[in-house]
Amino acid sequence: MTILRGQTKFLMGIDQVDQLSDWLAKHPNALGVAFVGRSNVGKSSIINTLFGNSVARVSKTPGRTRQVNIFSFLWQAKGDPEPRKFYLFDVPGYGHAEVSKEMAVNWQNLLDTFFNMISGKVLLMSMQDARHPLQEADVVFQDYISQFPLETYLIFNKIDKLKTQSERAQLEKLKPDIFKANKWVRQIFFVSAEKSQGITPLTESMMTFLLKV
Ligand SMILES: Nc1nc2c(ncn2[C@@H]2O[C@H](COP(=O)(O)OP(=O)(O)OP(=O)(O)O)[C@@H](O)[C@H]2O)c(=O)[nH]1
Ligand SMILES: [Mg+2]
Repeated sequence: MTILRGQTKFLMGIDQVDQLSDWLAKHPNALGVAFVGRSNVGKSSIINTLFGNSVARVSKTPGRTRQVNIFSFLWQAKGDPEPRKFYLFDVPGYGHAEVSKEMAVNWQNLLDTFFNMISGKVLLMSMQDARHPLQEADVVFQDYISQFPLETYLIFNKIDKLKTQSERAQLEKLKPDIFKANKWVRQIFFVSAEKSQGITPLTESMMTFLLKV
């Protein structure tokens, strides 16, 4: 099973609710994956690592991705005569304080529209910072998202920043409680987008999942 990394395409960035609902209505078969998480957690970075270099823009300043960025990607399973097409959504990050009220309302509306229309068709890749798990903003977001029937993988990124074995062990210990508290979380991964650690199991699991939707 391979993602054809050179074939990932940026289709468009949408920051208007009407435009987003139009796009989603016109693409009822848009199966794929959506990346969510706190601003600066590494959503765009992991998209680049998984789907091809520099397809998504990595921010130097947190909160840069203020729109839903839509990509398509191709993937070929063994024995498939043709590659299959899936969609990829880079969803604007939460937990960024420095936005106007108007922008925050627009962001919430974008998210409501997105999750209402996409549930059942995307695998949600919910990301957290491995150094700071279960921040308040993460818990609030998980609560919000639990109203939608969204199969979720929880991804702890930046594990390259965890220097000691005990830091890693602590993270590992959170797993049972996370599964208990979040009914939609199916699997938990520990990765580094920057150092490409833990990427193979994540890719394989993701593709196996997509085969079944
Ligand atoms: N050490 C380390 N740094 C990372 C890793 N992944 C991302 N970063 C850095 O974290 C910063 C934010 O990365 P982005 O990928 O832009 O994060 P984002 O979640 O897309 O951010 P927004 O679009 O602003 O919501 C960048 O400086 C990245 O280089 C990682 O695995 N390890
Ligand atoms: Mg981003």
